[in-house]
Amino acid sequence: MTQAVPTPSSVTGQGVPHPARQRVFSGVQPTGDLHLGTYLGALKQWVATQDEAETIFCVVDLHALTVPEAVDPVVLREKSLEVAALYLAAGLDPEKNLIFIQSHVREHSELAWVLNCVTPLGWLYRMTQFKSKSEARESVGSGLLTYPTLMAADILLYDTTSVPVGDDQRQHVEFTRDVAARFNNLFGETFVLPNATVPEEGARVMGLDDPMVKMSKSLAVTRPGHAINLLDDEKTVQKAVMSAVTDSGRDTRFETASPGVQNLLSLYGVLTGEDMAHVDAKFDEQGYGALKKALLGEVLATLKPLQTRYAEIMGDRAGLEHILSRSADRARERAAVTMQRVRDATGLA
Ligand code: AQP
Repeated sequence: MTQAVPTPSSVTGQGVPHPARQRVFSGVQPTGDLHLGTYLGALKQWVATQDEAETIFCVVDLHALTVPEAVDPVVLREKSLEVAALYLAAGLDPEKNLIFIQSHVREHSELAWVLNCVTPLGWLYRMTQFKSKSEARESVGSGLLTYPTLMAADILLYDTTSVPVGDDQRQHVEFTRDVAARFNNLFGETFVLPNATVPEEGARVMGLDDPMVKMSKSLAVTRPGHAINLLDDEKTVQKAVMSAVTDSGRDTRFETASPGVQNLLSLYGVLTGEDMAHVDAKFDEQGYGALKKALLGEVLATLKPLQTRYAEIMGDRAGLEHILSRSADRARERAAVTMQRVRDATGLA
């Protein structure tokens, strides 16, 4: 279940041309492997919105450059296609959604520059993702600091009203609203103010090896058993689920269970659509082995059809590239309208 999407009139300032329908924008970085957290916190939510709103889903490859040491140009290009194929494999219909690669629409970078100029540095230093991602690094590029203004540009370019994200990204959407409001104050009403739509369930999938940290692509690289990647084979998924951290007891009641068991219970609930009362009753006195076995079945039932579809899509590269370039053309047309408003407001020639 996602929160109710606010009506456009409640999210725009007076005088801003706003979309007649809800407009949804979101994206994933083509770094590392997409995992069950990305699926439940993002892709699955996106699919649910495609019939009720105008939807725009982007593979945000410019964001991948924020850690340049990790970039291999060949891998990045391939990953961007892979991520787009996963969007489609998860159920996004190319006839209903715009699905494209961020760097194919140059206006993202152009607007990011303008927004950088109106963003106080203090707002950027406050972002928790910047703090955590810069902590262990010897050298931090300014792109890592200004990443939120690029994300703001992504969202604001399309007069987005709603941004479906996992809990971890909520702060970035709030930042986007603040930057848009600041720009509107300085230069007149130009941007629609978006809202984050955070799912009630699946908003924060935790690591299977450590339930105190979010399941994440970067941690999965060095920690086998941390994540379930969407393209993992059955044996790898089985190993990750069956060795997930629990505790030495038998408590499977969500309220009182340890964090690792809570993570497994909530994953089971989100994947089956059962509420926690049902899940609690089902595993009462069953022990952790039974819970893990049942969860494994649900994970595989989710991943197998997705993987089959993914293989078909990647088998027709020309078809995939055609979808992406057609969507990028349409996205560019819309982005150009917003950039014209920005040019008019700021006096850029
Ligand atoms: N563990 C998660 N639980 C719920 N939602 C999640 N998302 C990511 N991890 C979880 C949501 O998926 C979208 C993808 O975001 P992204 O890949 O562009 O960036 P991210 O949030 O930084 O993803 P990771 O896996 O944590 O990657 P790294 O380790 O590279 O930083 C977002 O909507 C996010 O909320």
